[in-house]
Amino acid sequence: MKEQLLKLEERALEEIAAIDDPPELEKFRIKYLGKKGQLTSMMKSVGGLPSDERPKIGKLANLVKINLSKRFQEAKESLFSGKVGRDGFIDVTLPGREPVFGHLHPITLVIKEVCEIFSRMGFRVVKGPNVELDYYNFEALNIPKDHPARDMQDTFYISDNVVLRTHTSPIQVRVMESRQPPVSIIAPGKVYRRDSDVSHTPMFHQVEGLLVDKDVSFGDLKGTLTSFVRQMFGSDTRLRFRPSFFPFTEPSAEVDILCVLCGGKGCRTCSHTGWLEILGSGMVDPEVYRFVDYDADIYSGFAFGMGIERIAMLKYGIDDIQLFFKNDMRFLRQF
Ligand code: 2NM
Repeated sequence: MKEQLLKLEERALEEIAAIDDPPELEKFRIKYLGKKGQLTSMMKSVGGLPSDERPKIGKLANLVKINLSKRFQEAKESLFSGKVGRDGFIDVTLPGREPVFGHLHPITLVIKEVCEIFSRMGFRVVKGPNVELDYYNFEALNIPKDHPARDMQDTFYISDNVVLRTHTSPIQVRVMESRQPPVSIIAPGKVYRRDSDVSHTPMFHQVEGLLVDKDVSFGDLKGTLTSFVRQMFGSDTRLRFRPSFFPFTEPSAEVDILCVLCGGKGCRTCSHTGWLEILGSGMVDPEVYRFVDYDADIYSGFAFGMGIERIAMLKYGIDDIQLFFKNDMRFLRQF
C-alpha cells in the first residue's frame, strides 16, 4: 500500500507538470482527487488494513492528498492568473460586475410628465429647430423690431435673421402655418437667452401649448390649465389667474399657485406674496393669425408656456437652478 501510494503520487506529479490548459487540469482533479478518484479510493481502503498498519498508511495517504491538492491549486492559479483575455482563458466562475442602472434626468422627467398630462387631454407633442429664423421666433409672434427681447443683450444671434430660439412658440407658428384648425399641440424643448446668474442659465427648457378651434373661450383656457395644475401639483392645489401682457396673446394671464413652501403665509421663495408664478397664458392675438393665414372671425384659441426648471424646482423643493446642469451624481441619484 505504501509503495502504491508513493507510485501514485509520482505519476500524478509527473502528469500535472505537463498540464497547460484548464480542461486537462479538471480531468486531473477528477482522476485523482475526485469522489471516485484514485487517491480517494485508496484512502477509503485504509479502513480495511490491519490495525497496526492503519495509522502509518493513513498518515502517508493524507500527506499525498495535501501535496497533490497544493500542486493542483498552484497549477490552477498559474493557468488562470495573467492569462485572462490574453491567452483566451476566462474564469467563468468569477462573479460578474454589477451593472450600474441609470435613470432619466429630473428635467426630462418633468417634461415627460407635463407632455403626458396634455396628451391625455388630446394635445399632440411636436418639436422644432433650436436654430430658428427671426421670422418664426419674433416677427410672426407680433414681437416688433424695437422690442427689448430682440436686443443683442437678450438673444443669441447666429446672423442678422437667424437666432437660437428664445422660446418654443416658433414651433406653434410653424404648425399653424402648415395646417388649418382645429389644432391642439404641445411643444417641449430647449430655449436660449443671454442670461446667466444664480437664478438664470443661458439654456433652459420650456413647454408651450396651443389650442385653436371654433368657439374657444377664455373659460376653456382656465379649465384646461386648472386641470393641468391640479394633475401636476396635487388635486387640492389653490391657483389664481392674474392679468398680464404678452405681445402674442390678448388678453393674457399668468397662473400662480399658493406657495408650496409657506402655504400662502409669505416667505423668501414667494417674495412674501404667498403666491408662486408657474406659467404664462392668453388668448392668441388675432395679429398672430394674420401671419399664419387663419381667419380670426371664425377661429379663436389659447396658448400657454412654462419654464421646466422652475416647475421642477417648485415640485421637488430645489433652491438652486445650477444643480440641473452640474451632473453631480449625489444630486441626480435622488430622482
Ligand atoms: C407663453 C405665454 C402665452 C404662446 C403663444 C403662442 C402662439 F404661437 F400661439 F402664439 N405660443 N405660445 C404663449 C402665450 C407662450 O409663454 C409664457
